[in-house]
Amino acid sequence: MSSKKSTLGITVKKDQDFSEWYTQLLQKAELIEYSAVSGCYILRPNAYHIWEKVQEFLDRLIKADGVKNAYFPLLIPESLLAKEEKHIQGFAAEVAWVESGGHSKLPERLAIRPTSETIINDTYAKWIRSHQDLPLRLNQWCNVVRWEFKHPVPFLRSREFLWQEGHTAFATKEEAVKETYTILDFYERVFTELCALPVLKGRKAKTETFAGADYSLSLEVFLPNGKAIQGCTSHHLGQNFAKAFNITFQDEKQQSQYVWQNSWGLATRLLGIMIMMHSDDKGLVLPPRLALTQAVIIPILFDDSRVKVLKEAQKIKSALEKKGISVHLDDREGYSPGWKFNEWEMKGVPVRIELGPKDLEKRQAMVARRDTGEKQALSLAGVDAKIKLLLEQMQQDLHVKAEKFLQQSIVKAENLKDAEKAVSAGKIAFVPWCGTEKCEEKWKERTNAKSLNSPLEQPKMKSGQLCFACKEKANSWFYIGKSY
Ligand code: 87F
Repeated sequence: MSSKKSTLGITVKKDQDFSEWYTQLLQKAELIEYSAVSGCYILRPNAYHIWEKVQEFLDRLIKADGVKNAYFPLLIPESLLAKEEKHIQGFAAEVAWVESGGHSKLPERLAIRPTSETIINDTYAKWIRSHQDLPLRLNQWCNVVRWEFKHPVPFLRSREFLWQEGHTAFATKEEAVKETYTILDFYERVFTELCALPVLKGRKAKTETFAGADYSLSLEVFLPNGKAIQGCTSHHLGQNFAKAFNITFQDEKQQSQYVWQNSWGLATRLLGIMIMMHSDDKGLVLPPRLALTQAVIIPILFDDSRVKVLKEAQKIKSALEKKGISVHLDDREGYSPGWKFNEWEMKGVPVRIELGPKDLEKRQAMVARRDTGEKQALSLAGVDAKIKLLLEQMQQDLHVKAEKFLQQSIVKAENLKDAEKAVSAGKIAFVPWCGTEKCEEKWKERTNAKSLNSPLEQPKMKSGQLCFACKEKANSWFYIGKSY
């Protein structure tokens, strides 16, 4: 057995050294490889497959809603990036530049796209003439670079990452506003239905709103290390970019009008969130819908029964495949069954099917679930349908478990002391807040927390409800917590 191949387990526990656990997991499950550039990671096939699943799922939703895919250049001239000054504020330090081509210095620096509002809206100004050209709704799947200086965390905070960015233009504000919520609903489906991740769905506070936007919506996720993280965003840009890039159209009455716009994005950060949420001390745990291999068959081979066992294993494999389940038959020689169990557990294969000569005699197989470790003997008759159900059950159970964790982690707090206590206990505080910047400054310092978002569906606000921190009138209920 080559030492390179050996999948020794993770040497620390998730609840004892979360960050070391995550680092080892990513490498041992063959998700990530480090590159020569700090903050830039290689996505190995096990990870890239998950991203492809996300792409497939979201792409279908947005296309059915009328969005089309396109591709805009990676390099953005400095003059273009600077055109909508406000949006770049606070981000300028994170832009990476190309300054020369070969041996000659370029006359104008080119930004490596950190986001594509500028180059896309510069183009929209050429394309949009009349109300007949609207709505214009394009999306691109691409990479972006943001030169982060905080210490990088694979998937969560990397200098280059993959994402989709949607950029849309409408004749009316109402249509644009409606779309921000539609897209947020699509994102919610990606998180919950595909990745088994419960989310906090809401509107960002003023201070956390994208500088180029009138408002920003987000999904926030609470991770098992007690930190929240923004999962994705959907921004209403109002007419900010329309004015900066002069994107106008002739309405039905031949009046010139500025368009109303949105932008929305979801990145490979989602993979990090999903991995952190579900995985355990034995390695990766994957929701079955994301798994490259959904079931692995491990035959227990002895010389005198090898042929029979392998033949039955093949039969099970074909039956499962007919049900649309992706199956791998691990018939490698030279590895013990136990070694193979550990390897597939590390890689997060949702279901393991063990088949030995004794099982054959009883016309059964031993089936183990990756998430709970539960083992059961399943009769070979109808094993395909039962495994299909098991996979669906596991997909649901992972979501339920994560949802329970989220609900247990939210503490209602109506004063600063209680909020502080909740946050330092590693929880999210749910607070009635006035929403002002001045007030936020104060409680931020006291609690070390940030505002996450304000749920779209608000619980009833008591009349005269006061802000948890400054005791002025509260504006809405907000989630606050430690976050990335
Ligand atoms: C970093 C450097 C330059 C974030 C940046 O959220 C500019 C930016 O504009 C920047 N980091 N942003 C905000 C991105 C807004 C928006 N773009 C489309 C999204 C989703 C996708």
